[in-house]
Amino acid sequence: MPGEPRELEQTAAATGAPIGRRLFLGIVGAGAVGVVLGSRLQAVVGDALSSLASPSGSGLASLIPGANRFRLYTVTGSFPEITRARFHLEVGGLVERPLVLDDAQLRALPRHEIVADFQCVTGWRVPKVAWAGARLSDVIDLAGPQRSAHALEFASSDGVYTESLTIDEARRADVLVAYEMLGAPITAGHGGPVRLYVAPMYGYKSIKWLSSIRLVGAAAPGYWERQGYAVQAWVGRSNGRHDAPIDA
Ligand SMILES: Nc1nc2c(c(=O)[nH]1)N[C@H]1C(S)=C(S)[C@@H](COP(=O)(O)O)O[C@H]1N2
Ligand SMILES: [Mo]
Repeated sequence: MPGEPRELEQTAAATGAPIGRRLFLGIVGAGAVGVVLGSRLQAVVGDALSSLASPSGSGLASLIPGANRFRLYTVTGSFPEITRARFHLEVGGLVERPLVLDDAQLRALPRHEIVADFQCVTGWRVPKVAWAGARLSDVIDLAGPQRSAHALEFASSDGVYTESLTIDEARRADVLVAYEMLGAPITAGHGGPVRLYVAPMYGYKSIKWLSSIRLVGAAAPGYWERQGYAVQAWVGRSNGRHDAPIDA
């Protein structure tokens, strides 16, 4: 991925905290695993091929180095492999009815589709990505938030990555508990079977391999937020670099 280290050499404008090196090591580490271990490389290549087959238009671009394509990010250096049969999503914390949703129960909720650009805070953007899933708001309603619940904390099956939203953000119509992306089931590399999709915010809000949602009074900052990125990650209105050249 030529250009990747350079685009990751940045500091968080809000705090001035240097986050570049940590981010750099995380992503280069993940890439190196792909080179060293055949299976990991296959996982990455497999994902590139599956986007090629997608009708979204971004598939072909994924073959052109540096074109508008997704980078597959993982802070742990691997992709959890979770089948739809084994998937479950816990919803707990300050709720009336703590619950565990399986794949069928999630898909039984009204399906919503969104087509929107996906923008990483480091500068790359994929235009017009098709997403489908349940509204996070509908999942919240199933569990019934208590009055004292003002925010949500999300955890990933990777055991490390976390994110958060206020309850008002979480209730937006353009925030999905997504099971399709690029016109197909979400691949393991992209966080399947289920990831969050927060359309109006930078990609780091869209936690992959979503495993649990906790309603809380006030949310702890997420993984990248502890490194200096904005907790409210509105594209173009936070410390992200929406004006950075795509693929810098
Ligand atoms: N669990 C987990 N979720 C994650 C990340 C990650 O490393 N681990 N990276 C985030 C960032 S910074 C971005 S831009 C998007 C990238 O999504 P993609 O890997 O499908 O391209 O996932 C977000 N969600
Ligand atoms: Mo990102």
